[in-house]
Amino acid sequence: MAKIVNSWNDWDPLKRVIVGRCDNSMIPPEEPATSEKVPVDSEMRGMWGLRPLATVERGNECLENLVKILEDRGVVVDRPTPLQWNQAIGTPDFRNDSMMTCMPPRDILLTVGNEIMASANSFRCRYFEYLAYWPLMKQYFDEDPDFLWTQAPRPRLTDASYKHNYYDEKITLEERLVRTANKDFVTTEVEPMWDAADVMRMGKDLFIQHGLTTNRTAMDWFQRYYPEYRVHAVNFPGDPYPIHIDATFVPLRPGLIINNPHRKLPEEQRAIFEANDWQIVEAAQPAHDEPPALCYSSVWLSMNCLVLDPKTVIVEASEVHQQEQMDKLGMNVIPCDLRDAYPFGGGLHCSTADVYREGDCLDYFP
Ligand code: DAV
Repeated sequence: MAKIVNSWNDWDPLKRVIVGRCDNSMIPPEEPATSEKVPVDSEMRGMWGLRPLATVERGNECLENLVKILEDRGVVVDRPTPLQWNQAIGTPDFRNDSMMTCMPPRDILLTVGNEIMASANSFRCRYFEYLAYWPLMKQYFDEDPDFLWTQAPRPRLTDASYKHNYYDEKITLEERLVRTANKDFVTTEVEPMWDAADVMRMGKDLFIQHGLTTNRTAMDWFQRYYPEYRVHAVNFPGDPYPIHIDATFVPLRPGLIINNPHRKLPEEQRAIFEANDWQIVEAAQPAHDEPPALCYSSVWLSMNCLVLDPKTVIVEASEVHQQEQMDKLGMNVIPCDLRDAYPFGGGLHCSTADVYREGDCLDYFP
């Protein structure tokens, strides 16, 4: 039997990866956690239903571009099994009129060494998304005797999990930034809630973004679950919609991180990197002024790249400034046309979840 699952960071040589699928994707109905993420002036406010078929087909085409690049380089690519996401769901604690999608996998699956853990997302519409990955998890379980198949404690997501009327319609950008600076987010602390894309893995250290999708109780839970690792809470005061670390603070190789210039890591949190001679470089400007239509994410998906090894990175094809910067930083850049997959939840890093990277668990911050 083979070793199938192993990944300790985002830069060691990638050998096997999951790439999402756009099939049956929904714009989910508004609910306590999601309304806070949709900007008031967004065309998506108050809208929900199946995403237009032509956009689904085009999104899938983009993901196929990525699959081809990966397979041509010998990376094994696995795909989830989409459900009919338009089904209404219910638990003893809540009902929701639909689910969302199985894009992007990075939000749902966290790989730490030989373990893949399904997350504890705060969006009710994402409560059953893990099911799309269960066939793959069973396959890894059958084929790899060391694979740990884990589900994080499931949040109840009752009304007590959210602050209600937290942002009224008239909140200004400045007021949002004050909330971010005060680490005052829409979720409460009644239970651990987290998206896997808020967790940056660096061997013995896990850097976890505290924001709209991950709370403090989750950090506490992580530290107890992984007592042999160091868990660091990080936050980025310049971000009015703090969600997921991978368009904000992105490692390219040991010693080098790009940081969104609008979402700088605060001075006191930089200390651990500086003390260990890591360089934090401001990311290049995005090539676009606006995200594509019906997209939740910001233009900063420009920096949401997929590192294939410490010298090679896949960057979105239209993000010329980011490509140029990566090139100057000594990376070989592979462009991939993926922008029309952004509306389904993210860029190159988001659209994937690690299964196997060569390498071991190292201590980068001794
Ligand atoms: O900048 O909107 C997107 C992150 C998606 N995983 C942003 C964050």
